[in-house]
Amino acid sequence: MNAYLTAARLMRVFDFNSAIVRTPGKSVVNGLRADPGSAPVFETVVAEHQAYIAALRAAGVQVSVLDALEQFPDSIFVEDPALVFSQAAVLLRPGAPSRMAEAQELSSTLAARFREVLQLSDGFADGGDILVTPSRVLIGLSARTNEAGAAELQRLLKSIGLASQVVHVPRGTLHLKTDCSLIDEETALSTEGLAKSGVLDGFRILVVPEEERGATNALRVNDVVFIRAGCPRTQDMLVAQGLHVLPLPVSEIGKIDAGLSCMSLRWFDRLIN
Ligand code: CIR
Repeated sequence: MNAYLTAARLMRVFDFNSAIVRTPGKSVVNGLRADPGSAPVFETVVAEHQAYIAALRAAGVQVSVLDALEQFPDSIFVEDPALVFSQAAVLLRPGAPSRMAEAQELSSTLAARFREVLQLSDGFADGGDILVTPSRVLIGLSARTNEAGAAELQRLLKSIGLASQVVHVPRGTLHLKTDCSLIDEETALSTEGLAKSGVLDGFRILVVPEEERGATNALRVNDVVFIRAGCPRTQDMLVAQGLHVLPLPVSEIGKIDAGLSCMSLRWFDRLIN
């Protein structure tokens, strides 16, 4: 077996050596949110974002930091307008009208890093609705991802050798990954509702206590699991599985319905390491 194939076979879906993030603009305080409650404090969003970048770097990831885009309040959440894999990137069509043009803003950045950049040309799909698992890519239908977008995305994924499955996100949940994340290759962290829905059938499921619901959007990066700070029961549950857990503050980012996965695009670049 050649070295390329050896690296490809040993790689796990949460092995990353590269990431893209975007600096929050001052307009981030006007990011979309379902709850009209208080807006986030800009300086604290910046501090949370910096802690996140530091955590990625400490986990062994090279992080490219893009400039802020004031005209797009939610553009810090780079996970939603694109998908990245070792073999290719995909520019998506985010389902919120104010976010649609964010994909174009990532175009040259992705073209400089990926041999192939595919483009969704129909419907809508947000990266927050995409969960990459070892056997298939789950595509969640939500208020942001529709059937046309999911069907077109399935075709694009097939063209780069990836199997996929379309699933339903519970009503009222922003994205598929608002309610679940992959902790290892067989285990998912999930809300009780999503666990019961059958979407994660085939995975071992760890259900997050209802009062720590925000911890469900965890992020496994190499051998570390980032979780939302202030969720001791979830932290204990993951530590009991033998995992190395890193709590990160996201209370301000959480006010605009975001969590840990949405602040980066992550992939394993086979040309480095
Ligand atoms: C939005 O509503 O689009 C942003 N305020 C939050 C996006 C969070 N994205 C994600 O979890 N993938």
